[in-house]
Amino acid sequence: MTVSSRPAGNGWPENPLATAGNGIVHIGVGAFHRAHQAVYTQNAMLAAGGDWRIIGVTPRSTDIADQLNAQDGAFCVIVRNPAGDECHTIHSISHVLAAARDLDGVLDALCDPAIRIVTLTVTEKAYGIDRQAMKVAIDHPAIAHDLAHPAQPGGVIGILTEALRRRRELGHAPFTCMCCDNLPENGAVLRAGMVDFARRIDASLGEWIAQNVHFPSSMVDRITPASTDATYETVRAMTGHDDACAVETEPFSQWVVEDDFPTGRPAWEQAGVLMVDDVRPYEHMKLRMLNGSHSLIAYLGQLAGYKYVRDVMADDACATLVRMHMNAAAATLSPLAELDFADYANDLVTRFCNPAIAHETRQIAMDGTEKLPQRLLAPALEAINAGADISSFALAVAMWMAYAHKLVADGQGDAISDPRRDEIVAALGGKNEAATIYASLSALPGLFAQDLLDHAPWQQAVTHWLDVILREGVLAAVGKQIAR
Ligand code: CS2
Repeated sequence: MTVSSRPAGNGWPENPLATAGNGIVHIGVGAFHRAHQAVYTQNAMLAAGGDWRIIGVTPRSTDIADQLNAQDGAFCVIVRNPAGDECHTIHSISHVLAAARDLDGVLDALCDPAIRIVTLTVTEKAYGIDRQAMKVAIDHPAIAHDLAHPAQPGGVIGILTEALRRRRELGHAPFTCMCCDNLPENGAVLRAGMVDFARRIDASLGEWIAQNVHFPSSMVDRITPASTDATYETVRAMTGHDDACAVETEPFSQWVVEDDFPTGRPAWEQAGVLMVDDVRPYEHMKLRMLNGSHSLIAYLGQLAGYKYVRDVMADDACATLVRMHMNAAAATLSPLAELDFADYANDLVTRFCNPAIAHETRQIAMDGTEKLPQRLLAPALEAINAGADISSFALAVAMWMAYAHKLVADGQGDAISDPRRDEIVAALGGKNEAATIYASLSALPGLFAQDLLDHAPWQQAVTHWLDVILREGVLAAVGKQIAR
């Protein structure tokens, strides 16, 4: 079921969900949440009812909370079709709380027994979980703060743990926690971080969470560029009203969810969500074929001067390289009857080429140290173990290294948007040879798996590509790879 478009000239439409109660708290009310889970939950409620409206929580910013509240939580989703735009008004968010100024309000909302699910889109770096150790990273600023002040938490793990502690004390059943960030086995990762964090505060609380709280995994997908003036102008032209919270996105949307909600859930399956027993095959496919190619496109685009993903795809040699990368990523996946990787790759190419989507390579290039492990390094290691070709993964990683090196060499290290920027900038200082750049970045603690570092052909391949990029430029590297 879809929501009807608003013809030009009309004001905000009636809220069809006005009488429904709240059932979900969502942390991280950014553009992606608004274009994805908020839409599915609205469609599920329109199809099947239920008290599942969403209370939004912003962990740090207050602006989007103020703007959404000024619009009673409503906002427009512009769907950028090559054939023209559609505009949908979404009412599934009831209101938004800003944790930075209203922690009590956030904890009260989380302790309301009506809230049965907490979902999260806070980006990979916000959790503070060491994904190799499957424990909290105690030097992560939010984790360090919240371990010292567990009753006054500021980070997501700390806030959820304090809320669960209070619910246990109040005798309320816990909520179900669902991570919707692009992490492999994101439910298991969140569970491990929560249990470890809680145990450090109170062993019995850690045990209670381990025994009672469910953490379904989910794979989310919808390309959602940051909103720009063009987004707001489109809404004005299509609806006749302003919308400070409008988002724009592509027609494609996918949500695959592990069906593990003992506390109940919206009828998401009636809104097109695929409810499954095991999300992992979908996650691997998406992280490696879509996100891995996206990271390659991002660093390639940044080095070649291509502003948008579609610009990279409009360069035939680059588009060929992207296809080759998708094939290399697909070769690392376990076959599954329901999934056709060739069809998936074809659809990805169409999505990346969408002329109506202006997705900046700069945006995707952010947070490389958080993204590379699951997108490029894990499949590279599996390719090595399977005796498969690693050159595409090595080239993509060399592009990341060359991108960081270029910014540092140009005195623009500050433009590297990454939680480990200071370490990257320090590692690259004065390094201009492929071998030394490779050595210094691959020595960043915990980033590259030891088995990968120990594999001499990997080191040779990355260093080779880095050398080609430094000497001849990134497009020469693309040309050599597609000619191999
Ligand atoms: C992108 C993703 O910014 C990025 O790193 O790769 O946000 C991507 O657009 C989404 O995962 C698509 O679902």
